[in-house]
Amino acid sequence: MESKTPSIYLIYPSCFYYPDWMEKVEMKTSQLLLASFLTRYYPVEYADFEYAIGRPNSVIQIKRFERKVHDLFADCRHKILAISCWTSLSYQATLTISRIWREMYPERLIVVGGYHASARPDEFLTENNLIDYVICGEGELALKDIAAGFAASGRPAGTTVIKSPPVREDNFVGYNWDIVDRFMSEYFPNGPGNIYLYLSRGCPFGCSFCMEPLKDRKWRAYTPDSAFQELDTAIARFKPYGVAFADACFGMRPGWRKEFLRLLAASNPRAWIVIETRPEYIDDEDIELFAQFKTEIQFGVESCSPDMLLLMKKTRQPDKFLERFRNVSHKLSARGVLHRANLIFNHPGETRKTLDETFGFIDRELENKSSYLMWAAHSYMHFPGCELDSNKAYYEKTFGSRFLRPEWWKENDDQYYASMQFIPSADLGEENRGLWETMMAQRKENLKSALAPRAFRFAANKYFLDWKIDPRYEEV
Ligand code: B12
Ligand code: SF4
Repeated sequence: MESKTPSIYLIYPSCFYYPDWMEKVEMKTSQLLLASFLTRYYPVEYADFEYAIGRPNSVIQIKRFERKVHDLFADCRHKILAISCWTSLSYQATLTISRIWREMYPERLIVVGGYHASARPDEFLTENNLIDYVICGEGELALKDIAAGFAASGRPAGTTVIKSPPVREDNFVGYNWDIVDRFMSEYFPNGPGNIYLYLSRGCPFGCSFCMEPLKDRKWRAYTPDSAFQELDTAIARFKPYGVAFADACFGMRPGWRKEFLRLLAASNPRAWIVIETRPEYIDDEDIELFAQFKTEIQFGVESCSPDMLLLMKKTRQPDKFLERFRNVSHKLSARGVLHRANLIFNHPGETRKTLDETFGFIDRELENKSSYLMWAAHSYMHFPGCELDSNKAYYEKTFGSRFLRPEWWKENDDQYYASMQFIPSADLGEENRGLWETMMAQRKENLKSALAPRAFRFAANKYFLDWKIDPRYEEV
């Protein structure tokens, strides 16, 4: 049966050629937030095809995926298919699903949005106008207007790319958990491992490898009180093991942060709370509050080489940034607060000298015993939409960087692996690009021995499962 108002079918399309061993994101918060807004105006159904169908990574599996999409679309009452091409990993799945919908429902609408759509809107322009609208940026307001327009005048003549205005604080809506209630009870009957929550939007920084600057950079947040209510409701309703704040820039305003953290500490949440933030945004009072509940603080440190931090546009004052991180980390350790430094190695411009600088900094920190600092390192993954992507020629010319699979999201090959096929500099060519991993492995023993027993056990349980056979695991 077809509904009279243009109801919206919002889909997370899954990813093709993404390895099985990569964990699925349990519940996709951006899509839920978008649906929570739209549901105030139109009927909205949300489906996650990664769970409902799976993640195909061969031609045969893709055929099966197509058949299942076809089945799920049969007798569909919705007039608007809204696909979230949130990361580039979903590019192929987005096109495949659009083709199926178009064949089945030539008169109905297809709208695509998300980070990949914002980064490369042109990649959704096909000869036969498969997709009706490509939305760049935050989707709420544009999608609401499109739905109103469709009710009045049907499909547009050609594909239209729209830059959607950002949602202002006074237009923020809360999470409508009813939208995912069935999904959660079907896939996580005993509660999810993790729920990610956005309490704010926007980030004033402009890191070279990050797409966030493409969206509105103005920091906007729920009030501290409603942010806390959102958290409290999610914990009470789904009983997750952990809640992570996935904001681009958590707690940027000190007044907001303190008010929110005070409420959080006073509530003594039953779930672990994971907060990713910058060292500049943590002060002594925050540290005292963190010490009152089960939490892990994550810092996007990215590199400990001042030159790399400048190149990454992480900060204009790299020495100050690193010193601040060191200071905050020592204070967190003194209060027994677990924290993690995230590092990106092999960013364009990385050389043996910059690796030495980073490991020099790490080595100094590893001399501290009873530390609560864990190091998490990853190779640079090239995703479109960031400064690095638009300035590839600069990095190639200046450092001899080589982007070996510049459009890997269009390839039928392991996309996780392909996104890392990259030469950072002439100095770290083919033979040396694995050097950072060797340097990290050489420090394995020190990475362990620097940690306090509780931090060791936590790290072994969450990040380094092979540490569990170490006798220190039982020391707590
Ligand atoms: C939180 C986050 C995560 C969380 C996700 C939590 C969750 N449950 O959803 C975690 C940690 C799990 C994660 C994982 C990954 N992430 Co991530 N993540 C982010 C982050 C920080 C979100 C920023 C934010 O504040 N969003 C707030 C919400 C409100 O905005 P939004 O997400 O943009 O959603 C809006 C629009 O996109 C749009 N929209 C979305 N869908 C649709 C659909 C339609 C139809 C329309 C019209 C609009 C629309 O409207 C939404 C509401 O306004 C971003 C950016 C960053 N600073 O790093 C990266 C980011 C999105 N991640 C990225 C990547 C690469 C990944 C990983 C691949 C990393 C990895 N190595 O594995 C995985 C992929 C996971 C997967 N399979 O999808 C990239 C994507 C780049 C790209 N071009 O694809 C980003 C942009 C970081 C970067 N490198 O720049 N991530
Ligand atoms: S990496 Fe973090 S701090 Fe840098 S621009 Fe992206 S969201 Fe902002």
